[in-house]
Amino acid sequence: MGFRFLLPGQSLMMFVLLIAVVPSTTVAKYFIVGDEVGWTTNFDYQSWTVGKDFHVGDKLVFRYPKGFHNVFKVNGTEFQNCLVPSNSSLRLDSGSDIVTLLTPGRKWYICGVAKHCKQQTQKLVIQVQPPIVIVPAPAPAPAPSPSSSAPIQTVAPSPAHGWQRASGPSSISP
Ligand SMILES: [Cu+2]
Repeated sequence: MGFRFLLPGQSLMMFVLLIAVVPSTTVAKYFIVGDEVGWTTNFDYQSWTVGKDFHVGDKLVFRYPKGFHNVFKVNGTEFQNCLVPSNSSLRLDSGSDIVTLLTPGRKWYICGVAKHCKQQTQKLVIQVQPPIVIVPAPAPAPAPSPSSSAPIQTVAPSPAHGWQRASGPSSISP
């Protein structure tokens, strides 16, 4: 009476809720490049970036029919000239490529198929901002509280140093 057993779906929900409740210091966002249009030709990706803030930790998702396009992360010169890197190990081509933004700064991406970059605007440049850090609610100024810390015998600071050596061994003798 009153007891309910968790069905698998419910326990999954509990799990998801638990994850949502765990405090985190950053908030990562997923950006579907081109939104519902995805990663394709003849789309204005520079307009797509307008009004979006990209931060370290966010993820770009390039979606396209596998085999029709790919994604190369390139540098500014390669971007400008649509130069496809010869190292094919740099190519993403799963059709649902997730790129995590790891560092702040300018990031460039092009499609390496045919002339999609050069003639059909399949190129994207974004500016990545430093990560968003959620700062916990500011605590009152940390005044030494007699009740908070471990009981440490206070010893008068040595006048030679002006500071107090921490109790316990600070180094290990051989
Ligand atoms: Cu393409």
